[in-house]
Amino acid sequence: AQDCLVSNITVKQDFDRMRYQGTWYAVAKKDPVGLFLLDNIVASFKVEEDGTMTATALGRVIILNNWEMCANMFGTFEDTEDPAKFKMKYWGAAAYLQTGYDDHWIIDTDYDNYAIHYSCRELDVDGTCLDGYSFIFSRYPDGLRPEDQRNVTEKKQDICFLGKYRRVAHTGKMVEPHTIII
Ligand code: AZE
Repeated sequence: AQDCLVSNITVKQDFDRMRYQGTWYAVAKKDPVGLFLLDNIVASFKVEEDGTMTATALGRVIILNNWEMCANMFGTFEDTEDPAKFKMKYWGAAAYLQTGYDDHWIIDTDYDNYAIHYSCRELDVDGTCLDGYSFIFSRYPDGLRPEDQRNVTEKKQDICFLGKYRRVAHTGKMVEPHTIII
């Protein structure tokens, strides 16, 4: 959206949740205010038998007293009238992790290589996003294919987050998605 109004942001047309299933590696992220996933962020999406989308996410976090850990998170998605716009209820395997209820929009994806996620947590009075976060996902931990980079940059601009992303490192020291650490 040229004007940065959240209501003018366009999302993936005819989003297909079946094709979106499986593992996605976060290769870049725009942080929200407050605590957030740091690196080694891997999300895994699934469509349940009743058609609802669910996800797990792993990532390194540092919680209050400098305690570093692997956050094991779960999310369930509520449908809206737009197939690419969801409300995500999320929580951690451990009680001291974060819980929340966020927008979860799929701005663009080709299902096989890249995906651009967007979540605005707080609207400003002028309709722009005051506090939000976004992930650039790749099917490969090493990053995006060169041929997808131009489109991804364009989409970062469309959601008015261009220049606000940080690369997400994958050091390979973390465990596979779906492993539940208690
Ligand atoms: C997301 C997509 C897959 C499911 C989930 C996601 C978001 C997770 C968080 C987790 C924050 C944890 C913190 C812990 C201290 C978008 C990657 C659940 C926002 C801050």
